[in-house]
Amino acid sequence: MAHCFIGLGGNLGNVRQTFDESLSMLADSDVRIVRVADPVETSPVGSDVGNSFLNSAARLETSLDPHSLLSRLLEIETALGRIRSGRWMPRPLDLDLLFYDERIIDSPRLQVPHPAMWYRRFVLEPLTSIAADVIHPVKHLSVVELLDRLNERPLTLELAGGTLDERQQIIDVVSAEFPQAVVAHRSPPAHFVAARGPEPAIIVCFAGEAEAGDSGWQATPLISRLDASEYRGDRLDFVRNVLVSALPRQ
Ligand code: A4P
Ligand code: MG
Repeated sequence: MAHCFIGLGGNLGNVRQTFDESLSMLADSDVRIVRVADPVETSPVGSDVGNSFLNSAARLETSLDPHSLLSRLLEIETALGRIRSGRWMPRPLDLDLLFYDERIIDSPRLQVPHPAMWYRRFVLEPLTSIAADVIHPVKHLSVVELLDRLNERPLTLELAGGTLDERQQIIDVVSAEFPQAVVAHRSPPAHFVAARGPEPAIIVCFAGEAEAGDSGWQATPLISRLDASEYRGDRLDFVRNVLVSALPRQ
């Protein structure tokens, strides 16, 4: 049996009831629900995603392989009224696979651990209540340690890759919007690394693996690295969503 954690989220209808129904549907001969976190109210991340959410987490034991478990989660979301009308729209239910044992999976249909979980307060807060000591197999920190990093003030975020002008525009806008955060360029170049202070909580890398030098994500510490090189949308929105994810409710 594999030990797994899922995240539950929703902001349409009676979300608590939908969470309960989803877990009843999930529990069968292949899946045992071991523990469920009390739902917490969280700030919506994403401009079109609607009102505040309830988020929870559950611990499972399963004989299903990761892809079969994902299929079950997606079927249950649909059965409970989820309509996929676009990215990040209001939804009665979102079920994400957070951890599957210590497995690291990077396929087009499934990434585990969920790539955004480590900087999302709406995932880490409920998860901490049932899995504080579980180790993230990529970041090599426990769930509570990941949450603690987001509680340091100021929250520090650096931008790597893209042009200097583009980064500066993003920094100007988000610095005004998020006074609890210090947002800066990822600089100076690699040979000055020794002179840097403590590493920031999050480094958003717009430069990909192939890009050499200090802007490529390989040059950034694993714990803080957020690979945004595949992201094709508005980079300002991306950084704004990362900060809303990481900071507490206003
Ligand atoms: N997929 C890949 N890996 C996974 C995984 N580990 N778990 C694929 C689940 N799905 C995974 O997901 C799109 C596809 O992701 C799936 O078909 C699967 O093959 P989706 O659920 O259809 O779409 P989505 O949820 O709109 O997109 P996405 O990018 O998964 O969004 P998130 O990360 O789920 O975030 N604000 C608050 N406060 N609370 C929330 O719960 N949730 C979101 C959605 C935005 N803002 C929120 C919350
Ligand atoms: Mg999802």
